[in-house]
Amino acid sequence: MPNKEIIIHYLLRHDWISGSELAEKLSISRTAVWNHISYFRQKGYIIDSHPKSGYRLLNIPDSLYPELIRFDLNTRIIGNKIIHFPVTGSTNDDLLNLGAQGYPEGTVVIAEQQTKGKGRYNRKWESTYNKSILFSLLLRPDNIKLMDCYQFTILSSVCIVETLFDLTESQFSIKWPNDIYSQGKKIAGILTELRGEMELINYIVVGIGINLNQDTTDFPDNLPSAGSVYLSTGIMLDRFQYIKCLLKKIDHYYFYMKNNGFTDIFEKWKTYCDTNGKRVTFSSGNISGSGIVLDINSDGALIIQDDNNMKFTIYSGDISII
Ligand code: BT5
Repeated sequence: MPNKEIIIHYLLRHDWISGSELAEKLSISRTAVWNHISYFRQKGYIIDSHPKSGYRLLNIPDSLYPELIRFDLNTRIIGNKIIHFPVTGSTNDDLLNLGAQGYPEGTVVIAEQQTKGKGRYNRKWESTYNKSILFSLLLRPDNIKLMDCYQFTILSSVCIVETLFDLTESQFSIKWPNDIYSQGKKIAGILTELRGEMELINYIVVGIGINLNQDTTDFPDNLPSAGSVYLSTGIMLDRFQYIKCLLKKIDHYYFYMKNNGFTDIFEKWKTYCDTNGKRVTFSSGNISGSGIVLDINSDGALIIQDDNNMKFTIYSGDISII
């Protein structure tokens, strides 16, 4: 762990801590400690200092800084390396590049805002500074087949819904294939991208955008379908608490899947997914129509019976519940 991170973790754990104690613990000079403290003050940390008592952390900035997220995170892989940008184009694009440079599995890129946030099929993902959770996660699973990569979207949506329930006691539902909804509004979306050759997957980037604390005025006028956790529950979640819970949950289910397979996670997903039995309009490539969702098969594909009694199996695309 870098010295800077160790210092902030000491300050988070203690009330006052003397400069000499910190210097001794890290085997650095008191001047070096002071330099680290100045660095944190510049980042927005409010740190009190006293000639006799040393340093005391009074307040942390409202930015999802890696050293704060990693405090007591205790995951096995997810978040072992965290990179934070106040503003970036797209955390998925950043991590796709870092993946090509050999960054390790579990690396997370977080932003407070994106200027080119991506949805599926080149759509946009909108964000307001400091209001949401925007991050991407690098996975390098062994021997994964192209057709099984959807499993990471499913795993992530289960984790989002469960952590939201844990912290708000409200139920959120999943709309096939990658949307989290509450009261008819889209609260979160997931974009899973991969890099590899032919059937050989090199790495996977799972991008997650969650609207936590936006008010109605934080969304563009052309996005009436968007909602936030705050708007649907009245609860302003602590973004640190939420992202830490989510990373822990993803870590847990990722190892669960490695050891026990995908079936249990898929069964959970089905209980949260409210698409089964619903009447929908659908589009997938050049197929579109309306009908009833009969089932979701073990590949995560929708089985739809359309209004002309034709059955379709839809692996990717969009539906609207009508
Ligand atoms: C998604 O695509 O829902 C995937 C969104 C993934 C975003 C994350 S943020 C971190 C990471 N970095 C990225 O660049 N992306 C990922 P899709 O199912 O195609 O839905 C996109 C549609 O959702 C848009 O066309 C809008 O209609 C709507 N939308 C855009 N921004 C929204 C928002 N903040 N909240 C709710 N709906 C939104």
